[in-house]
Amino acid sequence: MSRIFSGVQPTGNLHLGNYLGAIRNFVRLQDDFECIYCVVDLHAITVWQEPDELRKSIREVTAAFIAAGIDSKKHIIFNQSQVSAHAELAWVFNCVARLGWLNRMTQFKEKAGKNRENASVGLYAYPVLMAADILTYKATHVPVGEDQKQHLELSRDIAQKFNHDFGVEFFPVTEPLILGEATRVMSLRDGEKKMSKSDPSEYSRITLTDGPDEIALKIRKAKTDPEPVPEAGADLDKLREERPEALNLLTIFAALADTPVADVQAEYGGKQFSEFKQALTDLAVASMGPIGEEMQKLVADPGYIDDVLRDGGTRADALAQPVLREVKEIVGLLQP
Ligand code: AQP
Repeated sequence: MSRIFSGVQPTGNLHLGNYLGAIRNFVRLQDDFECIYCVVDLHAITVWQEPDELRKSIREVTAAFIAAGIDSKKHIIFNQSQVSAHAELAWVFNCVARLGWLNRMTQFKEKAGKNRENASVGLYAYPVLMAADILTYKATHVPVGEDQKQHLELSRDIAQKFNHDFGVEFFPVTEPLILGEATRVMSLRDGEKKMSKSDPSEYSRITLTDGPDEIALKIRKAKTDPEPVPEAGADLDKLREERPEALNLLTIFAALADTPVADVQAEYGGKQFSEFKQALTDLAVASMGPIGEEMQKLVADPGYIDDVLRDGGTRADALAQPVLREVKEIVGLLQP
């Protein structure tokens, strides 16, 4: 059976983009794949995290996975730092990946910003650890949002170079799964910026734990323009350039309703945004509300969450260890 691996960073403020671009797809793939879903805490510490907040966020992402509908008995949910193979394989891959490859990574450039000299080495090596996450389990498919496409291409390059350097057919070349209408949900305040956990404006994102009033307020305040909702047949590329905020709200609606953007335009095109925003609020509250409520219940029982992670970690480790042993054998590292 083909195997899925994907992860979410426990960096707080889980949002609609994380849900539509990743977590909802994780849930949908579990009937057809063997799935391993990871709370990537080692990735989170590539930028500063308050230890108590980090512990809380690890449990919160776990709760989001479960509340969204991932079956932790049938599949694996765990946090990355419980399985040491990720860090060990990452070191081997640090010696396979080339500096030139990492220098091209746009996410590092965006996150390091002007203060590049002060960024952690971990932030720079982030995509190498991501390759190790995936290949530790020889995963064949990785569901992600569009922002992770470049990192996945790097994982493929690392797998291919490892196989080539050592003359083996060991690691699979992983396929990205970028699914659904909302592969890149944009900020509610600026249609040219990705919705993101670290945006300083609370109004830029709808989080999974927002209640109905907060969702309504954020959608009401979402930036639009004076024009009505774009009509059916409008050129989407042109809209992306000229009316990015309008297109973003249409895309979010389409994704939540599981329908093509064109159908949403057919229904709401030409109407005022105030009417459309009310319909979007109702839809968002109906789809996200139950997940947020379930998450709150789950985080109130940290013992249960920790059991899920411990059980998942043990099962993940059992899959990872034989792969790591083989890697060491291939590379020529002596082991007991
Ligand atoms: N805006 C988005 N639209 C669609 N998918 C998104 N993802 C993130 N943002 C969007 C997808 O969510 C998964 C988990 O992301 P992550 O937590 O590992 O890291 P990230 O991409 O760095 O998330 P953020 O929210 O943007 O955090 P910050 O602000 O820290 O950079 C991934 O599959 C990602 O594609």
